[in-house]
Amino acid sequence: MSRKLISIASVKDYVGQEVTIGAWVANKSGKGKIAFLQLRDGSAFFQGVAFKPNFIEKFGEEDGLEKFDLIKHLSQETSVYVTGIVKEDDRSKFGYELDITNIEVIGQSNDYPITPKEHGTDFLMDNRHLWLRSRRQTAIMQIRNAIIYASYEFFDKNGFVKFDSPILSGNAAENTTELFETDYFGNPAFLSQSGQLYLEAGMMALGRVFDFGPVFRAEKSKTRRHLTEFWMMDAEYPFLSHEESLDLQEAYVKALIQGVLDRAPQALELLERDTDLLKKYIAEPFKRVSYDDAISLLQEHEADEDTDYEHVEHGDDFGSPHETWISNYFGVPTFVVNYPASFKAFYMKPVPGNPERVLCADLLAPEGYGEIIGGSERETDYDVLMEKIKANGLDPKDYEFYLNLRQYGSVPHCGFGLGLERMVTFVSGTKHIREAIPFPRMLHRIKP
Ligand code: AMO
Repeated sequence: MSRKLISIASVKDYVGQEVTIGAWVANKSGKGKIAFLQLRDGSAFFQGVAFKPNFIEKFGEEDGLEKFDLIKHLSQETSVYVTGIVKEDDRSKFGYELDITNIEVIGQSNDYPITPKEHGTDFLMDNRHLWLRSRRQTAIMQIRNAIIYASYEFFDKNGFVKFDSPILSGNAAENTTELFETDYFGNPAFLSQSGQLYLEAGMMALGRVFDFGPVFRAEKSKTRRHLTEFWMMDAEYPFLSHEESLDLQEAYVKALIQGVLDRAPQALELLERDTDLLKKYIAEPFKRVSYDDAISLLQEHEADEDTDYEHVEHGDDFGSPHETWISNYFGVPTFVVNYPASFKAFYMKPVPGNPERVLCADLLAPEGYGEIIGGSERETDYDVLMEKIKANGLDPKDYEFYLNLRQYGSVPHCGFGLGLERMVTFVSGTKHIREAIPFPRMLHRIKP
């Protein structure tokens, strides 16, 4: 039988008409002559209502009762073709419901393990393949999708070319301690930590370039901000100064937030995200503070009653309590610039006149979401870069192509990488990064 299917998200275009939707039964309720089905099809959730007398009138006493009975006994996650008339419904947040006129079961579902009661996180993580169907998880995935689309749109509008970096690599992009090593026909190869070094080659060919792909960090951190596999949006561009690079990053993050407000308003509503705050982050300029000023501020405020971070000295790295405090102090996304060279990557250019500090910036999201972007101006001088590679205990042989780029028309250039899942947690208001990616890989989690 051929049937014209519509999605739940598009029912607003069919008010008063009879439509058919392919969906899953998320939940059901009702009693006596009436049955309510919570239907979901990925695009949205909404309610279908079946009224017994209507079924008897349409199908006759026997068939009508049988159909109605079938609806009343549908179990959670049964897949169905449901036909009905679309009605406006002011009482529900969604605004529409379906007056069910017919139903056909596609696939049975018995004893679905995730019921409307509370389940523990471990149980939900073991059932991630099913947990993804819940309202909250679909909303987060819709926000993730909106960020990805907004990102492509921003880069396209701003003259960037997508340039795909390899996933298997012969060298470390960020550091040598967090590498996943694999055997490449008898030689070691590593899963990419960042596409940056290859992107710099792309930049010398195509100008503004970006990539977007999975990256891997063998980080033994068990925090709510760390994954071992995450998706990074990385961009590289010639001829911009460090300051101009921050302007670009700020415009990018604002475009991503706006993209979610435009494309996934219902998901934000379901997650009860404070959209006034998101709008404020778009309307107000991001803050910029130097690493040294940030340390001084932290020292000044460490005795305050409401602070709970450890004392830090100039030269120390921040922990997440410090990052949280700084971004909360300013109340908007905050760039911390010019960190000590000692704990930043080898490719960053020193601050003119101050070789102890480098021209880099981490963008810290407010409300405790932490760092969402790391970026820097890159070293362009062959000899200086060679020295930095050696000083970092790296083998120049592994960086031949990268050094070689500095021998043929080296130009000032900057770039940054945004962690997609960090951005998803921030925009969606999700506290733990495990919910920001379909199948999270973490220290103790590789399945499902
Ligand atoms: P960095 O190492 O700062 O920079 O990473 C960039 C961004 O990636 C995210 N991120 C993570 N997200 C989840 N889990 C992790 N374990 C994790 N580690 C990092 C953060 C971070 O801001 N090559 C540079 C980028 C560049 O300069 O182009 C780099 O990789 O959001």
